[in-house]
Amino acid sequence: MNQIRISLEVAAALREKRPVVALESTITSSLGLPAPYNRECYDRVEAAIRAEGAVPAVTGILDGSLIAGAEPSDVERLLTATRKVAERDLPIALAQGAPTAVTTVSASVAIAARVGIRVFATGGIGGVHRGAAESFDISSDLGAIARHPVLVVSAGAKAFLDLAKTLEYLETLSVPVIGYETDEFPAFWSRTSGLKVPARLDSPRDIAVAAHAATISGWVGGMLIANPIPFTDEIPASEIAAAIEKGLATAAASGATGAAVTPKILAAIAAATESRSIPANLALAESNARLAAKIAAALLD
Ligand code: PSU
Ligand code: MN
Repeated sequence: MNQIRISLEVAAALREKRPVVALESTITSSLGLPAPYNRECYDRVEAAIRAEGAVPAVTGILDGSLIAGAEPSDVERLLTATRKVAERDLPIALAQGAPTAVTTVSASVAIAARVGIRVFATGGIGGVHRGAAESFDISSDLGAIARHPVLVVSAGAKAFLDLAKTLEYLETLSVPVIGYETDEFPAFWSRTSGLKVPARLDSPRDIAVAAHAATISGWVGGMLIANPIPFTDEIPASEIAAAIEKGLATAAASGATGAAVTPKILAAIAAATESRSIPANLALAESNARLAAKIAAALLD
């Protein structure tokens, strides 16, 4: 039977109105990070959320069910799953009784909303791809953030995307975009992009106030909280630029289309930086998880 499975721990936290942070599972699969870094990412993100007194709720599909929160025996299966599922793929994967699948930001935000989790953390969201004027490749993450009442904490969007067009598209969708302690939209590995964020807030409390104000205003979707990578972990934009160009060229030459594009680019950039992009990726994911946990707590105050 197709269903939604909420882990015991997450169900208890929701019932008792304790803070919960939803997570995606694509980033911690081989489609997001090579082993063993995918597990390190998972462990560090979970630990950061718990250290703030919140409960992590990884999302995915197991045995034909949506899951929110993994039982200990589920974790390995999610780390090794190879089917990437976006929001529009959820009904099909359930109908097929998919044994395992990992969820992208769009699918994870949909699941979070479904079970009443209000805050979600990831590394970087998908966005408008470079060359989108020709390819029309715009991640469904953006539409999902607009439609589901979930606060999404990310280090901006991956710098291989067209960040200016990503911000334009978020404006078109009416998604509030908030820079956390920054005036600039962060570029994942780098703190700066040269692009201004529409608004800046400097505390989890202020973000909780803004979320409440969004509800008062009648906004039924989510908000994007852009949290720059910590200073000490940053790779300057100038250093990563060449690796991005190389990664994009490798991905284009591979002929990948659709959902296969982003994993191909991620792997090619990791290769082009001789894996130097990876520690930065882990650090920003952990930092986003910590901020998300603080926001989840502030929402309940
Ligand atoms: N950015 C990362 N790692 C990832 C992704 C994005 O640094 O693994 C994944 C996320 O799951 C995101 C998805 O939701 O890629 C976007 O894929 P697409 O571009 O196909 O929409
Ligand atoms: Mn796409």
